[in-house]
Amino acid sequence: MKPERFSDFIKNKAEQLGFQKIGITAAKPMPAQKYNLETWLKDGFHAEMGWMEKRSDERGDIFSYFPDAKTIISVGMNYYTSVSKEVNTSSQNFSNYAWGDDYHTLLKSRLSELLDFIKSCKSDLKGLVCVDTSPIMEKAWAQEAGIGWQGKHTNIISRDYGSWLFLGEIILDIELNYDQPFDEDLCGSCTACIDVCPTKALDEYVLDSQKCISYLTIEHRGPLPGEFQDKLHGWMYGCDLCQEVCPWNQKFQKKSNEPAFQPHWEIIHWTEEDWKKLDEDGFRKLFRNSAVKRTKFEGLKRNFFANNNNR
Ligand code: B12
Ligand code: SF4
Ligand code: SF4
Repeated sequence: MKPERFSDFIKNKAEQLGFQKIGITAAKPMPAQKYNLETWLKDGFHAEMGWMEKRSDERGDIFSYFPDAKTIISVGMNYYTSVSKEVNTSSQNFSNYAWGDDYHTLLKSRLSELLDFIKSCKSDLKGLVCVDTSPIMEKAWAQEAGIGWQGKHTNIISRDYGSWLFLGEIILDIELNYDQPFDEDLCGSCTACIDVCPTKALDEYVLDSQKCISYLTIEHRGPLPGEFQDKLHGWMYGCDLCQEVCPWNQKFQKKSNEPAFQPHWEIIHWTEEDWKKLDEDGFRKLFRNSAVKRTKFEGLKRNFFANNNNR
């Protein structure tokens, strides 16, 4: 099959599998992004995410990770499940990405199905599915594949869904037909995300994880550092402030119909008392299929108490 026809086939199948955005790009060295990653790490902006440092050679160079890589298929799935303030009465804020089931499981299974489909057309190829945890720069590849641009809050923004997109990839050892990279920066003179960030974690296009509530509530282990001990600004898991104020989201966000992403009742309704009463067994049951389990029971309780005067 000709590469153009094969690429169209793959895109059609990806759409059927529920991906709203699909782009295809050639695997290549990305020296500017590699340099930015190394500078970010040197500045300590990864905080205590040692895993970012450990596999930085692979993250900065796709061929270190997958030597035979020729093509990256990049996909985006809309996860915005807007719920009005009247409906969302929870005393604690969870970021929208964690309201439903764990996106890693869903995206990985859909991408595996896509890879199986690709292999059914060409059985001797090698392919690898990536979602979040693989040591590759997903946002940089999404931009190369034409999905959107990296905004000043550092997330990928698409013209038609804003930034509420999960990203995933399939790396292949065959060539396909390639899309144009998204070369424009549509942030213009806007600085809404930088201005709203309560901890001043953002400089233009650069995020310091040490100050980011998302990092502190999800990734940080042990007691919160000094000033954040009672200052998580109401966020119990993740933070959406810089995305909520983005004019591209306000104008183009669309409600996702994906059943797995719809909010769990407890996350949008529980009171302070309910959260206070949650024990380890309850945590395990409530977040069995959720990304929230990443912060572990101790982490969630720590975040709750930081938001409630450590009482
Ligand atoms: C580490 C990580 C985090 C860290 C650090 C975030 C960060 N910005 O790096 C923490 C824990 C804070 C985090 C938080 C969140 N994350 Co996160 N995270 C990742 C992960 C695993 C790696 C990102 C990475 O490579 N960082 C390294 C730095 C160097 O990369 P960068 O910030 O993109 O840096 C670029 C720019 O700074 C730029 N740059 C540097 N200097 C300059 C100067 C100029 C002038 C310009 C133009 C550019 C520029 O170049 C760099 C390289 O391209 C990815 C998954 C993956 N494998 O890629 C998910 C990922 C980025 N996260 C994701 C999400 C959803 C989130 C949250 C929204 C979750 C939440 N609601 O709490 C927040 C968003 C916070 C924010 N404002 O970014 C999604 C983003 C989807 C999207 N649409 O972009 C990803 C892609 C996961 C996924 N598969 O969907 N995350
Ligand atoms: S996620 Fe929250 S804390 Fe982190 S950069 Fe955005 S607004 Fe700031
Ligand atoms: S809020 Fe403004 S500056 Fe920030 S990402 Fe959105 S458009 Fe860009």
